Amino acid sequence: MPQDSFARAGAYRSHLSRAQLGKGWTGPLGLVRVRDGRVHTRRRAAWIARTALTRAIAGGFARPLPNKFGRGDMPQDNSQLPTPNSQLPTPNSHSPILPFSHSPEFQSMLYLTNQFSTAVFSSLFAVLFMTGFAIAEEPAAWAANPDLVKKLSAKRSFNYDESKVPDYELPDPLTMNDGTKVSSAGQWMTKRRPELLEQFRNLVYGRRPDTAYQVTFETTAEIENAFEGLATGRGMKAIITVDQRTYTFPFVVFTPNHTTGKTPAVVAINNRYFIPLEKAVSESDPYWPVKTLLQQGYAAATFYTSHVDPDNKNDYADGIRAFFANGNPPSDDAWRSLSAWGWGASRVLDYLSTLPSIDANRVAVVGHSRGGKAAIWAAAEDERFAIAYSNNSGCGGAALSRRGYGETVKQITTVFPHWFTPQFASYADREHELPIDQHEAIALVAPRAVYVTSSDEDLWADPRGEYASLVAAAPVFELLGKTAIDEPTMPPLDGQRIVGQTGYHVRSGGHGLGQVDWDFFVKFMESVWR
Ligand code: GTR
Repeated sequence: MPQDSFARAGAYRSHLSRAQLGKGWTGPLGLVRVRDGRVHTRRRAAWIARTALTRAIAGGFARPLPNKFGRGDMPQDNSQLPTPNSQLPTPNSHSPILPFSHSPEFQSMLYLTNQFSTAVFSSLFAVLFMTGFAIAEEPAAWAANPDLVKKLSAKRSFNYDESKVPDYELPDPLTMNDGTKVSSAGQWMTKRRPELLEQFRNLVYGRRPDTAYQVTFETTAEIENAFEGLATGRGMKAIITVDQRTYTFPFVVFTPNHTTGKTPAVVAINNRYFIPLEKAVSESDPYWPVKTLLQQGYAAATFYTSHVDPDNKNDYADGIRAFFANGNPPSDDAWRSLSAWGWGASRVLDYLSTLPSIDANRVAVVGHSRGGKAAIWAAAEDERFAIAYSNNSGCGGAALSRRGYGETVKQITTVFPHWFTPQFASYADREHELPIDQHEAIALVAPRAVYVTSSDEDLWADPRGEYASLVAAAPVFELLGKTAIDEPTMPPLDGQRIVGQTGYHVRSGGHGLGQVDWDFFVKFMESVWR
């Protein structure tokens, strides 16, 4: 009796789920029992399922076949083949002349043609299926949009063309300056890491002062039941005292009201503007989505970079660097603004550490762009930060200087001389001679966690160079007994990659920090701290 093709497809699915998808009974020698009770090798069962499914799709749904085939069995010999013509009217035995279309020859031809087309369609569908699965499983790795490359290249005399990136060899973070290989975690922590840290101070960000100081905190405003009682918000003032002199800068902190246990926190270095307490409550801000963070169980704090050290090459005198130097100009190796902003984040962490409700072992430092450069360095200098999140940070941040893609050392040190030491500027057009590169700044955060992001249209920040830098730091995480992204191929656009202590995404759109980035970052924090 012909079997309904949908019922037959069900039988195939049963084979699929039990045999191919491996959910069925599996016995010794890899044997599986499928729904009809037969026992096959797993391979044969999967073959049956695949063949049956493609047949069902290719033609079976439209054309009922005899019962034997309906169960998805394979014919063992010709006697099991369906009778050709079984659904056509029986030829009239009284009629001596049959029309050709009713002749057994024609019917055999028809049957064979049917079988042939089923086989062809089956194979075609199988190929399409496989390709479809392959595409679904492995979307294309991110690559710069060629139209954008063309457009930017025409507009500015910087390199946006991947084929023009010079050949380069990265310095090995696990080789000491005297050539000794670093082979143990102890050697990294006590010898190589301090050596590298010193090099970055000398060559890139400058050395922080060793002048003794006190830091105290003053609450300037408070909202006890912010966001319908979700949190308490405080306007704060950090007061830095050296001798009798003081320097102050404001920051804002929200701590959740109803939590059991200690709360992890996020310190955002805001290089765009200051978000005062009232404004943080009344307006949502993509650079600091405080309400969402609180809802997700994080305390949140922020300060404005220019309040710590003005982001202006002509305004050294008003910042914390001049304060510590007592008005004297900075020496060549003295800290520059990026380091000063990272230092500001550490003072906010000092305050968070005084709060019993905060888990000081789970505090992330977050920054976008120039703030993202500062965030990496903040975590390199201050090992209390458990995670550094560097968003679209580019040159002098996550991106490798040697690639010379987008913003260059020459460009950044010319336009923003107050961010870096003059030594860094001296490597303009000779980045390949730098004894360090930015992957080693990331490595300085290991074994703690680092999250790096890029934006599809932000070629100025060199997404590929940001990703490559993160990957090149992986050996250090691994030496320290952690895992990290070591896959050289970039993830697809808008796909997140997390491996152990490092994470990355490249988002659609341009330079910026938005809810999408924060959502990905929260996933990363959950993954690191789960
Ligand atoms: C750009 C600068 C970048 C990046 C950015 C930002 O002008 O060239 O390095 O820091 O500013 O901070 O938004």
